[in-house]
Amino acid sequence: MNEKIAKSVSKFLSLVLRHSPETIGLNLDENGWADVEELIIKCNKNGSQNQMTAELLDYVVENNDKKRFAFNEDKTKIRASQGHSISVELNLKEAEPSEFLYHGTVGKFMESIKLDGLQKMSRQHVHLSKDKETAIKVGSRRGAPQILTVRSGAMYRDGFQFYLSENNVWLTAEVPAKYIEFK
Ligand code: HQG
Repeated sequence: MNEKIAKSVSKFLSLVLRHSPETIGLNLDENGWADVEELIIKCNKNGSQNQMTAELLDYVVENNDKKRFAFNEDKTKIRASQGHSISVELNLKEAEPSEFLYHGTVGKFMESIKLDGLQKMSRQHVHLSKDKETAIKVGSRRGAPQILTVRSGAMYRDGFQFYLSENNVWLTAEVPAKYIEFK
C-alpha cells in the first residue's frame, strides 16, 4: 500500500467523519457512525482524491498511526474514535487518569491558557496524552512545541471526569489553569 495515499485517505476521513460529513452528503448517526457502503459511494462521487474501496478503507483503519477510525463488529459501519468538532455521543468510557497527563501546544497560546486554562476550542473535548513524547508530536503540528503538565490526579479527586477514547487519547471537558504546571 502506498503510504502517501493512506495518509491522504486518513485526512479525508478525518474531515468527513469528525468535522463536515456534509462535504460529501454523508449521514452520521447520533453516535458518529457512517454506513461503510454509503461512505465508499459518496467518497467516489464527491471529491475524495483517491478511488475509495473497501480494501483501502480496511487498510487505513488497520494501519493508521493513531488508530483514528474504528469499524463496528460486523464492519458495516465506521466512525472516528475521537477528535470531533460536530456533536456526537461516543459513549466514551470514563476512566481514572494517572497523576499527570500532558498537553502539547505552542507559545502563542500560552498567555491565554494561563488565564483560561485549557479549553476544548472547536472540538468536543480537551485532548491530553499519557506521555510527553505524544504531547510533543501534538504540539509540533503547530510549531515549536510547549509541553504542559496537567495535574490530572488532583482534578479527578476534585470531581472532574476523564474519558479514554478507543485509541487511548485522554479527554476531558476543560482543564482550569490551577491544575496546569507551567514551567
Ligand atoms: C489550544 C490531533 C488559547 C490548544 C492531535 C491547541 C490531538 C488554547 C488548540 C487532537 C486554549 C486547539 C487534538 C486557550 C487550548 N487559549 N488556546 N484557553 N485552550 N488551546 O487541534 O489538542 O492527528 O483542537 O493548546 O494529535 O492540538 O487529528 O487540539 O493548540 O490528539 O488525530 O487550542 O488532534 O489528532 O487545537 O489536538 P485542537 P489539539 P489527529
